[in-house]
Amino acid sequence: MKKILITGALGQIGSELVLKLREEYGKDNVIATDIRETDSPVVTEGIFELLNVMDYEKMLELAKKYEVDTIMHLAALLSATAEAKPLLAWNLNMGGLVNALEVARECNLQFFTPSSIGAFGPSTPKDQTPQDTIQRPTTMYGVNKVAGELLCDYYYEKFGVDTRGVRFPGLISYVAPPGGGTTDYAVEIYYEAWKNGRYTSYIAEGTYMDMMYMPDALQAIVDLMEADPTKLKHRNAFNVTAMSFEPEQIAASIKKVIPGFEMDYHVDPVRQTIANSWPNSIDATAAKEEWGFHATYDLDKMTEDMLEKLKVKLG
Ligand code: AKB
Repeated sequence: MKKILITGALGQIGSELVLKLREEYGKDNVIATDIRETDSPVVTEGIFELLNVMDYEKMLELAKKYEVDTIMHLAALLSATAEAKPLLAWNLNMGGLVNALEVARECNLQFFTPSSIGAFGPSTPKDQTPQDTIQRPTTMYGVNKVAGELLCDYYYEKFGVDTRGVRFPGLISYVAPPGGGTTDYAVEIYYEAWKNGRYTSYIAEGTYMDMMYMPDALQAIVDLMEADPTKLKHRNAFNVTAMSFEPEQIAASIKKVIPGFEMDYHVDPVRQTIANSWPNSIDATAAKEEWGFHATYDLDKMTEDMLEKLKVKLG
């Protein structure tokens, strides 16, 4: 991985991944792309190109122009938006993925795309969900993620494309908001705690979901892409995890830093139904054994860092 084209670079993961990769591999070796332009450092402090992932020709042209050896395909609609606009989600999530895979095949590129805990469903074992298990999701996002995992396996088996991926849990960060996900409450709560000292959770008490702090997620991507391919048995769908909590527990963690913080509930039935269909916790043994995955942030360590960083960001 020396020269990398990234789609969806202004999204929650891309906004930080681009900066990390520019640091690791050099500014001229990371080509960030997105469908829109902003004043983010992703756009202003390195190579940036406008790209709609539905435009295969433009994606191919950019891969050739910059002579990249890796593509990281991040552009996708998250679970709640996909549930509101299922046909758009199918077209964008699957169409964008197949375009990126085709570019990887045509130009012989290493390939990364994230799957998600959304690839599991209500019939999946809920606790310590195994790496290889039942995957019958009941959401459009989940259908896209399972199909995506299989498609990436297919491109590896059939065409020899070096495809790799992880099943991310909810990702928490202070840089860019996620937008349209079910786990977004665990980001919003920190912003509201800092700004207003209170938060109304749309996820019900007692609902456990897996989560990870962004620095661990970014490191996982780099480590997986750098891993020895001969060691990888589960190329495209490694379970990874750092913590699992319910809303009361994240609120209790915030109270240790902001003692007056208060939380109440106004449950959103759509996102609650999605959350109910996802695991409580995940088993990441395969990722640990096959490429040395490890997470460094637990809930309290993440809370301290989030609130510290938001203090600087929000003033
Ligand atoms: C979402 O909530 O949709 C995402 C995910 C877990 O994939 N954060």
